[in-house]
Amino acid sequence: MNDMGVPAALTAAQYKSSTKPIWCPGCGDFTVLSAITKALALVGVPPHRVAVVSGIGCSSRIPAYTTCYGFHGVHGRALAAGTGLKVARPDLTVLVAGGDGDGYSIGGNHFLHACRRNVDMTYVVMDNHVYGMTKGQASPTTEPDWDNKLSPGGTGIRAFNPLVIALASGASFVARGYSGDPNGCADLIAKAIRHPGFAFVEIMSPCVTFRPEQRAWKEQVRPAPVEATDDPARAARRLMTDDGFNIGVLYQSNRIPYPLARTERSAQVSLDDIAAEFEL
Ligand SMILES: Cc1ncc(C[n+]2csc(CCOP(=O)(O)OP(=O)(O)O)c2C)c(N)n1
Ligand code: SF4
Repeated sequence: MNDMGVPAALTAAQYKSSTKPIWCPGCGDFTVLSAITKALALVGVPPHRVAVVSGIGCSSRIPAYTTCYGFHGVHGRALAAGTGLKVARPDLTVLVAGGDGDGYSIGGNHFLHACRRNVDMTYVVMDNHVYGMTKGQASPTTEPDWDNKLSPGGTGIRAFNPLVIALASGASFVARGYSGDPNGCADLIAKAIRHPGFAFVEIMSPCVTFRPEQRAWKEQVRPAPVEATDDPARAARRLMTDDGFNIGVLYQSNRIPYPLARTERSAQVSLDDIAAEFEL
């Protein structure tokens, strides 16, 4: 508070814990962490009103590096934990974060259903097209011809398109960012947090150790040439035909989030009513 009783603005530093990240020097996740803390300060929600939830992976270490409440859970279950938390504690801002392996492989089913449910939370995926923590296996977003020791000649398997899948599954906010543009990422994440519904922010975040060639992304990314649309079919067409390097908010709709979207009758029925139906 200042002398006039006006609360002082929050700063990004207030969201950064004293735990030093153990990521490799140059990892894109450093700037995503900065973008998250900056976005939270921009939105102005204090650390004790925020929960950062993750699974397992280098990127999933994020909760420990913030001063918010954190839950570093099991691999692939971050969205399930985040959904339960947000439904039980709608007063909290829930930000789920992790990698492409955590979110699209083992957690892929939760990703589909989180988009479909449209619970009001933000999901930040640091996509490096590889499993960094376990030393470089191909992930669902790995290019089919990525040749490395563990998949000689490439896997030959078509890459997953997370943004199109999010759209098709019902996410109400879909954006793509690049970790080399921390201010742009902070702006996208702040918009995602303010969006009332499931907001998905896919951030291209290079793994400099297992995918050093991703350093070239900085020459390839560009702002999306068009405004965000609220027409999922149009957004999907754009995403299916772009080269994967357009960054910005690509889709935003005002679909009512769960649980507000429940019908009047379902909102009136209590768990006790349902349990009574099963009494022997
Ligand atoms: C049930 C289970 N299966 C497998 C693992 C091993 N594992 C840990 S992290 C990881 C992949 C992480 O990749 P990603 O989510 O892309 O994160 P990154 O490390 O690249 O940031 C795997 C397979 C595990 N911890 N638990
Ligand atoms: S292995 Fe890759 S993803 Fe993990 S910390 Fe190092 S650069 Fe980052």
